[in-house]
Amino acid sequence: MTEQQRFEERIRQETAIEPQDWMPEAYRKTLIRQIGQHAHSEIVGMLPEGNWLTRAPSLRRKAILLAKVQDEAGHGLYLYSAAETLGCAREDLYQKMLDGKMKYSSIFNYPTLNWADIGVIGWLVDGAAIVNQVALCRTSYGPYARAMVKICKEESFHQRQGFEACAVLANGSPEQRQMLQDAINRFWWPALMMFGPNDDNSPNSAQSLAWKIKRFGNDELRQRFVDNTVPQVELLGMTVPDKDLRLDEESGHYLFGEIDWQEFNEVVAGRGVCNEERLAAKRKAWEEGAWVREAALAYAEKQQPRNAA
Ligand code: FAQ
Repeated sequence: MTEQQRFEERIRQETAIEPQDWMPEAYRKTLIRQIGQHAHSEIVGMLPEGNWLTRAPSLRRKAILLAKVQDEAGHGLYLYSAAETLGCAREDLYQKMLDGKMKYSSIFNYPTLNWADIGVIGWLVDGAAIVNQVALCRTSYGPYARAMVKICKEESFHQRQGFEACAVLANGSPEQRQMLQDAINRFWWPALMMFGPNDDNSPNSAQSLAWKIKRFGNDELRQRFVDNTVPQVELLGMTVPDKDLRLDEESGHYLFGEIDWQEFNEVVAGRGVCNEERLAAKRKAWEEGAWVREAALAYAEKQQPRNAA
């Protein structure tokens, strides 16, 4: 059996591919791209919520938000570690993100304008992330699949705290209810865009599905998210900003309107409302953190002879 055949056999039998195993170069490249972009999303994704850390309405909300943002940093680090098992350097991936040469999720290029946005991010954005990531717990590359298991547990806590924060607003004053509806109106469509282009416009899907990197197409996961979430919006007494949305009794699925693909393409191309601001914030943090990295390296070098002794 050739290495290629052995690889294909493992994919067929759903035996995880591990770092030491032979794999086609294109499989390795696809994984570095997806895991790297996923890691960048977690790291850039700290910014919209970080914006509200000093303005959370109570100490309880501040403690929860701080823990959530810190979890996202942890997810980013797991994912960079998983990417490194494929033979790339995280500094290199990170630099590509800072240079705008590697993507991160479009959702983090939208501003967080009011406190309800923070509840809605937990509920809808983490909710969408979970639908995508639960599927990735069975992805064919072992280190990625294992990272997803722990990440999903934390994301499901994030989603619940977001829904709870929204439920408080939904049961609050008319102004609070309006603030929540406004946040839903602004985040609904960007949340649907997180699942990527339609399947027939998704250049990577066919090969990624064949390699079982992706377990479902973009459209199927997006549909799952809509089906899960519309009843939750109704439970809160809110509405979905989609005049075409309706339950199809026959299939049991919600039919929904067309995504504004022009907006999606603009944001992915770097021309969303906050793209520049997000990258500028990450570049500033990277430059201002240089002394920490240098100090950590100097400390590690000093320890080396001691550890060797
Ligand atoms: N934004 O051929 P496809 C989180 C790109 S969750 C930007 O369909 P693929 C948690 C795509 O990369 C968010 N770019 O690509 C959190 C490709 O470009 P490329 C992160 C997008 O890879 C919550 C091109 O379009 N989750 O962070 C987007 O097969 C709250 C063509 O698309 C993940 O990354 C988009 N929305 O499928 C953190 C999950 N959609 O690379 C903080 C893992 C597509 O060829 C706070 N990733 N593109 O130049 C995936 O499952 C897949 O990569 C997809 C895209 C489904 C995102």
